[in-house]
Amino acid sequence: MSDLETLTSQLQELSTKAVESVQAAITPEQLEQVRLEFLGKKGALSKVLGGMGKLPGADRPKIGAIANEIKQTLQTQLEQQKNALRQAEIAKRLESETLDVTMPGVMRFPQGRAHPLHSAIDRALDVLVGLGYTIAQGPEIETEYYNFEALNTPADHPARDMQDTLYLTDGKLLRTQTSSVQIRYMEENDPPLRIACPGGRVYRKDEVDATHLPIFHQIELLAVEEGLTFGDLKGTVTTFVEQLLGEQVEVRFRASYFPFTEPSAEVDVKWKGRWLELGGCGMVDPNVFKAVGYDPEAVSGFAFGFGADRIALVLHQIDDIRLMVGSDLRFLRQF
Ligand code: FA5
Repeated sequence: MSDLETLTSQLQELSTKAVESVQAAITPEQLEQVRLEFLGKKGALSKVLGGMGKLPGADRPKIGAIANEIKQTLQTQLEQQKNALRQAEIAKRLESETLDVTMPGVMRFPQGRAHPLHSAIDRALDVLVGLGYTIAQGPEIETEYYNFEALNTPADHPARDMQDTLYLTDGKLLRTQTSSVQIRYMEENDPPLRIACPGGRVYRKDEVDATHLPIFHQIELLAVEEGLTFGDLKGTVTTFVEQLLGEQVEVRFRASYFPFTEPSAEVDVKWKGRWLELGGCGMVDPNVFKAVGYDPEAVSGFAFGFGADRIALVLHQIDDIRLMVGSDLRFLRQF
């Protein structure tokens, strides 16, 4: 075999081995090893080419050309294998780090739920909104004017004794009823109107028992337009109670007294065999209309204010209002 043939076959053998080694490499480090082994300064290719000195001058370019081709092919294959390894690595990472956002969450904390008072208020408001009432709000810290005077209850009025009031400084007080919202809303808006003040806190120096708390919640209704009658009031209150508590619940109206309504009534529902007072209602007193600048000859109106906590008692069949503020989880988890 001539030197040219020997070198050529050595180069071909080297080429075959190199291609196999590239394909067997499965990490970037192994690929670098292969590169050094075949193409490095002291690598296999250099060694083979070291034998070129023995060749006659005319054969050297032939071997040079074969060596170049092998070098280029090997470099291309190294590059391709490097890219393939990189892609495989990315695909592997994507797979292992994939987050399936549609999987159900891990319940580390128990789910919350609505307090029975708030679910009762929500249900009451659903009914009222269905009857055409819009929501109005007012502050819990009130002035004597909005809580009493504008509601036809001046300082020397005996009715002030009906609600034991918690006074603050500067003539302010903690509102004893949501009726104050009536005045605030009418001052700012013209009739016709139908508003509901939802579940606002009210405060009284009341003795605590199974149906009384010192801080409780009222929902207030007010409707004003031309020609409203006590019949409209009775129909509205009855419909509201039936829709909220069910048609089987008995409702009764008892003649009563409030300084801001005339005539006035108390609304009771039959519950656990006895009558439970839900709220007070009546036709808006002309003096209240005068206080807000309405003409009592042109419009009439009715109002209804009831205890939201008491509604919750009936809705959820709870027999002691104190449970509502006890924060006893064994009680609350039942709803
Ligand atoms: C009033 O507060 C009037 N503002 C209601 C009203 C509005 C009359 C509009 C006319 C027109 P009364 O003091 O009766 O009324 O209270 C209304 C309701 O609040 C009671 O029927 C009861 O359901 C609830 N309530 C009163 N005091 C307490 C209390 N200490 N704890 C829990 N609920 C109470």
